[in-house]
Amino acid sequence: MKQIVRMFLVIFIVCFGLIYLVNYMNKSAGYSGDNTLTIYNWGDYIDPDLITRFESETGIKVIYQTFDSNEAMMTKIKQGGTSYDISIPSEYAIDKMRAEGLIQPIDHSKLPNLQYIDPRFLGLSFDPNNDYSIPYFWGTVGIIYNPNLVGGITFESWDDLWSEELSNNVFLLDGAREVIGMGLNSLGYSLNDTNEAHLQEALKKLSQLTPNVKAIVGDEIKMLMAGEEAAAALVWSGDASEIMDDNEELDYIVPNEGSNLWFDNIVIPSTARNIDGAHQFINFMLDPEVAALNTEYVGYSTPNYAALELLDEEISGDERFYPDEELTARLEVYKNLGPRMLSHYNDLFLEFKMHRK
Ligand code: SPD
Repeated sequence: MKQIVRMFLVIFIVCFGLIYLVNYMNKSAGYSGDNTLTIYNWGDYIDPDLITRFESETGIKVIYQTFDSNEAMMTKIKQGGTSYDISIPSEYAIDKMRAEGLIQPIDHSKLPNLQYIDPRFLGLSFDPNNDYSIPYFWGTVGIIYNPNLVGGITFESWDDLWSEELSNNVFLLDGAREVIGMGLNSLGYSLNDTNEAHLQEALKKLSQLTPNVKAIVGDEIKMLMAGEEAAAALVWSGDASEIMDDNEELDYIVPNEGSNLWFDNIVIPSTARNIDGAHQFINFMLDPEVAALNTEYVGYSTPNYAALELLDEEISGDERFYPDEELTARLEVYKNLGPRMLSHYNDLFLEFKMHRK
């Protein structure tokens, strides 16, 4: 009898251990049952109330993680440790991820709210039929500055950031394409340039900016600029809009030489487990009321024309963040330059960062 009890005890402990192990493995892979949705998004890039609302409307539990660059996001998705159901890369990264089989086709028949996207943001070269990606936010790269702290500089050109008056008074956003792109643009080259001599020239020019660079920062750039910790910064337009909400003294410009026009779109990674939930989430975010709330919260420019109509004219009519045709003509979209050149851009950026130390 004792032996039977002991045998049952051993079986019980083994079964319990196995259940615990499977649960643990599922959790660390971002999966804890059919009713979860694992989202991988940029930091500060969604109104958290909308996640709660999505959960209560659908009964789907959201697991939410953030990244701070396309490069970090792609590396993590490629490693495959976590099964993400949703991510939000930028255009050149979408092209790269599609080429590498990291994202899967999206079923438009499950997205009735796709009708609210302005056709200008559909069918772009990085995903001509939007088979793999659905517009989320878009914007430009430019300079935010505090007129009270810049010693009379009226910002028009990238070169203004190199002014002696700005010694140790400039923040840069932590992005390889943005910083190298600024170096290239300031010399009159394309921000998709792959000519090695031009890239080295850009790196040299950037090294001359070093005395002015106070720090290279992530999302905290918003708090720092609103708190007047520097006179000027290289930023994404949506961050500028948020900073200017907090501190009305500041202004944002896109330099005359040109800059970047970018698009962040929602994708479904190939490793997704909750494909139906992913479509429900995309359709939810496309709802005009939801997209308007998200735009108000995040501060970035929405591609959803029906959401735009719900927003205050102060937001939708602001040409700094919804640029007219004349400005748009001076902007360039990042291309997927191929794995070797993209990693060369990253190396150049690292070299620039090292030079600062
Ligand atoms: N804090 C949210 C940042 C999102 C910025 N995406 C812009 C990418 C441009 N390549």
